[in-house]
Amino acid sequence: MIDRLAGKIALVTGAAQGIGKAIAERLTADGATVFVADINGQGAKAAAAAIGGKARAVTADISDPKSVASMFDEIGKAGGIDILVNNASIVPFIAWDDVDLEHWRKIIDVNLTGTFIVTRAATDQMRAASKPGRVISISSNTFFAGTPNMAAYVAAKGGVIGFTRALATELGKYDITANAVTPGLIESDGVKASPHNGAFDFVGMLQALKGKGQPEHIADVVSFLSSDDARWITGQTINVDAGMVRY
Ligand code: NAD
Ligand code: 4PL
Repeated sequence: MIDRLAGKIALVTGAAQGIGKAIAERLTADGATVFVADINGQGAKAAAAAIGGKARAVTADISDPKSVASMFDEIGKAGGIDILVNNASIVPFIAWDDVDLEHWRKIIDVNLTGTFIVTRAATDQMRAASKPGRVISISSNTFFAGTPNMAAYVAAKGGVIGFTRALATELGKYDITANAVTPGLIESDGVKASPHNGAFDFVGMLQALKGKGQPEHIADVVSFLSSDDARWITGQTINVDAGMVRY
């Protein structure tokens, strides 16, 4: 288990805080060189410094192709990407009556189209180097539950699962796998600062296992999917939510 990602280069988007930061920390502990990317450049720097080791900060907006291209120039100079973790997203709490076209477009643009933009660039870089690769995208169990107060988000997260299934088919011949992880409610920095923080009692009632989901619960599964042990898994969605939903 120790150093199972030694020699690998990983990119974690949205890694300044929360689940992304925990994933970056875990992949660094596994021996990878991790690019800690975030639209919040200061936050990315602070996270990379806190993680230490080979973690490197990069400022990038996943919904901006130019910003993503310059990030991949930098990753290319470091040796090229092996593992992409699509984690960055906006996690809204918005009543259905406030879901207008502007909100819908923003959420789809960042959470779904941003995932495409980064994945396109990452897998092109893997293929140009004839490297096998991993794409792990963080979806959400809200896609199964139809959770209230996040209609556009639920749709975008379903899109991420659909995209993952198609990507697995398109890229299998290059030995690139694509899988999704669906966390349940996790006590991340973003959740702690939002009305979602009030949902733990209700969600806990639905969970088979009791307790509050933590970023590390997700990071452990992403580490497994990044590792050689997961080499025969592609196109799948791994639900990590203490058994809140069963599908
Ligand atoms: P968070 O809000 O704590 O952190 C998200 C990070 O993404 C922030 O640092 C933010 O700056 C960054 N980000 C936002 N837009 C970006 C952009 N355009 N480009 C680059 N970075 C951007 O979120 P979290 O709770 O840690 O969630 C992480 C992932 O897990 C997300 O995909 C989220 O949808 C998913 N998820 C979270 C939960 C939960 O309960 N926390 C549950 C299921 C799924
Ligand atoms: C069960 O992805 O999966 C709240 C907020 N509750 O973002 C999520 C649950 C939230 C979730 C999520």
